[in-house]
Order: sequence, then C-alpha cells, then structure tokens
Amino acid sequence: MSRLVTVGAAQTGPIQRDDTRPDVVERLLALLREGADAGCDLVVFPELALTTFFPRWWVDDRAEFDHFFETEMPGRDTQPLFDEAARLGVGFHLGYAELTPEGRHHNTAIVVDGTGTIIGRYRKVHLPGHHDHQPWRAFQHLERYYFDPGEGFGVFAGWGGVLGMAICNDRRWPESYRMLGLQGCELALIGYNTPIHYAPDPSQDALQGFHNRLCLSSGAYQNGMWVVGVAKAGEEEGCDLLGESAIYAPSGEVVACCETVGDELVVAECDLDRCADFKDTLFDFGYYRRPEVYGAITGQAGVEVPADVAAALGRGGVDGEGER
Ligand code: CDT
Repeated sequence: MSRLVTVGAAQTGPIQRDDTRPDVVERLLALLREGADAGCDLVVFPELALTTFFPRWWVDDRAEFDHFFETEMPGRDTQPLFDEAARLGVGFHLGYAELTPEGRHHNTAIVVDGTGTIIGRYRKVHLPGHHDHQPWRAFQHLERYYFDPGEGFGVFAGWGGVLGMAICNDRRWPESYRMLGLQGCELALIGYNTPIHYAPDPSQDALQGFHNRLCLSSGAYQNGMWVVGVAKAGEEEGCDLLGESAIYAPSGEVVACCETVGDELVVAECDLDRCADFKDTLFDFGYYRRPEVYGAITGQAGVEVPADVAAALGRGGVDGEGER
C-alpha cells in the first residue's frame, strides 16, 4: 500500500516594500491554481509570504511595523486564498507575521486543508540574527527584535499522514527535525528567507546553497521524513535571497528543485509509506536511540568544555561571545 500526497513547492520571487497584500495574494493564488492543475493536494508557500522581509530594517518604535503583521487569519486580504483552496480542493502552507490578541508577535506558519480549514499552526522557535541596531551591516537581521519565540514543535494529521513545520533558521538545527521525528513526522514543511550575504562571516556567502541542501537533506534522512523547503527568493529591496526551493525524500535525495529565483512551482508525488524504509530500519528510534546519554542536549544551551579538558588546553570552559 502507498500513501501518496502530491506536494507543490511554491517558491515566490521577491516581495518589495510597496507591494500590496492583494497584489501578493494574487501571485499566491496563481501558484495555487498552477498546483491544482498539476494535481497537487498541498501547495507550500514560503516564510513571511505576504510581505517583504521587514526585519532587515530598524525602527525605534517597533509598533511602526505592526502593519506587516496579520491580526486575524484568514483576514480580509487572505480570505481569497482560503476560498480558492476550498473551491479547488487543494490545501496550502503559508508563512506570515502574526500579531496575537494578547499582543505577541510571531513568525508563524499555518497549514490549511482542501476544505479551507486551518489544521496546523507553528510559531518559529529559533529566531536568528540580533535584537539591537547594528548600523555597520549592509542590512539588519532583527528577528530577535520584532518576534517573540514560539513554544515548540508540534505535529498534526493531514492527508493521511503526520505533518510538522519548521521555519527558516529552524532548518539549520538538528533539534527541530528530531523533535518532529520523535512525534512520527512524515512530511515537514519549511519556508525560508535566506539572505545570501551573512555579515558576521561573509566567507559563508558562497556556501548558502550548500548549507541549505545539507541541512534539509540531513534532516529528511536522519528522521525518515519528506521535507519541503520553500524560499522567498531573488533581489528584495537590494538584498539577494537564496532560491533552490526543493522537495527532499526520506532518503535525503532531492526529487524536485526550482531553477529560478522567481515565482515558480515544482511538484513531487510523496509516498508517505517510504518513511518507514528509514524509520523502521537504520533510524528505528525506539530500538537504537540512547536518551540516557543525551542529557546535555536539553540540559544546557551553550558549549561547556569540561574543566579538565579546558585546563589541559589552558583556556576557559565557556563558549565565546561571537557576532550573529
Ligand atoms: N529567515 C531566517 O531565519 N533567515 C536566517 C538567516 C540567518 S543569518 C542571520 C536563515 O537561517 O536562513
């Protein structure tokens, strides 16, 4: 038996600051319809898919940027996406900035099913960048200023399988995938906005594509799950964003990949039963994992070089303060 889910990775090109929500939603609707024509059950849009990546700018009063946030989902401008999903019978994943009734700001993603109903919501856990204005940079990365961190990695049922989400920087952390994997995740949806230029260490700029593939592929393989990584790509307000949106099989192999840095859909038929090839063999967690020796993973955040090792090397035992 196989459980087939046809998934579209719906990369978008850049969204400029002056682009209106209705204009952006029109672009997303075009990709959703293209996905329907291609037989998709689910179309995956990127992180912060409704707006430009506004954390690249500093404003003294954060509330000045509240207009980039959605206070309801669906709201007036996003309702057409929900209506079209229900009309076509095609679900979607959407990343957006969320302002909750309690006044919390999150970098959020939802999954909507083919009836237009929200079936999953995730708020980004690993917020990258910095919280303070750093004028020496060509552009800021102020997610730690504009967003509150999410509360954890959950999974939910959809299309006959176990689904999970992570957002952009989460994909660089093995803990994200493993938290999903430990809950049986078979299909992880991950939107991203990745600037090519990394100001603290520009030697990494040329490696952005490699690191993207490395993380998504390893996360898929080491947890026996399909992973869909979807970019907002191209030159956005003078900042180059990585493309290379792709669908990764539980083997870690890429089965579909975008070629442009514009609005582009690539599609793959994902057999969720292929996950068992890995989950029940090499990565049979229940049989092989040794949580009793993994205490440091939840017991500490930073590096702690054991005192005897640090002494032998003639240095301190705590990690340094680097740029981010
Ligand atoms: N959006 C996002 O999370 N971007 C980060 C940039 C890291 S550099 C500050 C990423 O991991 O791609």
